[in-house]
Amino acid sequence: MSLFSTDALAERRDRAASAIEGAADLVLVTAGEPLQIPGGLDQQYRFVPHPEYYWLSGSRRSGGAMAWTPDDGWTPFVRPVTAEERLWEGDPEAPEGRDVAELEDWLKACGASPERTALLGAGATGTVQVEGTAACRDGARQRLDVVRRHKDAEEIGLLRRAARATAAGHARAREVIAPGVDERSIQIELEAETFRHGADAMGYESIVGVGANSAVLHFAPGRRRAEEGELVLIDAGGAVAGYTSDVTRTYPVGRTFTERQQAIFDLVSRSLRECSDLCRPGIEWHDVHRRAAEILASGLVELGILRGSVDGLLESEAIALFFPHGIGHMVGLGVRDVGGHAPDREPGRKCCGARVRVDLPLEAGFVMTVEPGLYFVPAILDDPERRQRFADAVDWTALEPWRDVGGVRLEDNLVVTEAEPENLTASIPLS
Ligand SMILES: [Mn+2]
Repeated sequence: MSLFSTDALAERRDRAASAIEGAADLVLVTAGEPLQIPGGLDQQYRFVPHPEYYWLSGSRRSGGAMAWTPDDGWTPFVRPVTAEERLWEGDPEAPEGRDVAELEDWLKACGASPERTALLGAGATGTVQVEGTAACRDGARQRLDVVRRHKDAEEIGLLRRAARATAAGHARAREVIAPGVDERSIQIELEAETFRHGADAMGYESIVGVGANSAVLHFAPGRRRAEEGELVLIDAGGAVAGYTSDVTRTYPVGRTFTERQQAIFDLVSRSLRECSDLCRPGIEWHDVHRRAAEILASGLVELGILRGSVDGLLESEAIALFFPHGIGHMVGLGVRDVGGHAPDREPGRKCCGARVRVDLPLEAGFVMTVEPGLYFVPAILDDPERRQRFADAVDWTALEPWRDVGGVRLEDNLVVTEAEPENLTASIPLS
């Protein structure tokens, strides 16, 4: 049984069909096949369907395909449940549709030329053998992306459930953080509570970094113990049916921040607040990044760490020494959802020295992470090339005592609406 209503799926398929109309004579969106673990005998990695297939079919079963032609619209093909599966897995979820074994004949009868065939999803896998061109695929995918960026009410519903589970997990993490507790224990408590409150998976590998580890952007929790006066950075989110939260908080070990930690935290939380409020239809995502960079740069100037004009520090990319990543990305079906750039733009345009994953104006229905951060990363700050390039922009002596702060990142998930942005993760306290 799909979690999505028949109406919601029908509406998605209609929207997708109108978007791809004209781009191809045949669009085939495949789920993909499970991957064998090398040397794992009959073990497989947990199967995750291609998001394009899941979004259209509502099914997370492998081996299926959604086929579209201008005349017939969408035809679902599914891998039938076998007796073997029933023996090992009970009664697996299988959507309605034609047996995927019939697909080959169906494709022959359809007779679309490779130039007019777009192979989306996982591509040609398993029993799906069909030729298409990259140009046709890219054209159709771009149009489907435009549609998939808008989350429907049922998708937002799943994101709300994921956010509730995530809020419980973070609350539990906050409770157990104390001198002597190690990163792994914090992760275990956070994840257990997230599962207890309705998540069926974590949306990505949880990040828990204590002390200096808080300055490692994607730190895998280990046995490092928290000490009084340090920070703990937690970036973790629960998922429901593939829809995930992506939330970061930075907590003090002990009751309060040190003065320096507080100063950095205040800058990051101010950026979070202002940038979240900017998430309205029409604003360029790069401008949201730029606003965060401005707030952070001007704050670092006030603290005596950076020198010069804010515009100059953004222009020279000096701010990326401390804010080296983008302000956020699309989130929803997976921790990195659709994203991309407007069709008339070069891919990978940087902003203030950071790679920003989205290069588009926002529209109602988008769900964005907003995740400003400030870090004192040894690999960046001790790099001789950068120290020379930014000899004047940074007061390298004044910087020294700040390095113990490590890193602070705060991240919420915002739904863009015609009115105020809706913060799905507002119930998770910032500190
Ligand atoms: Mn994120």
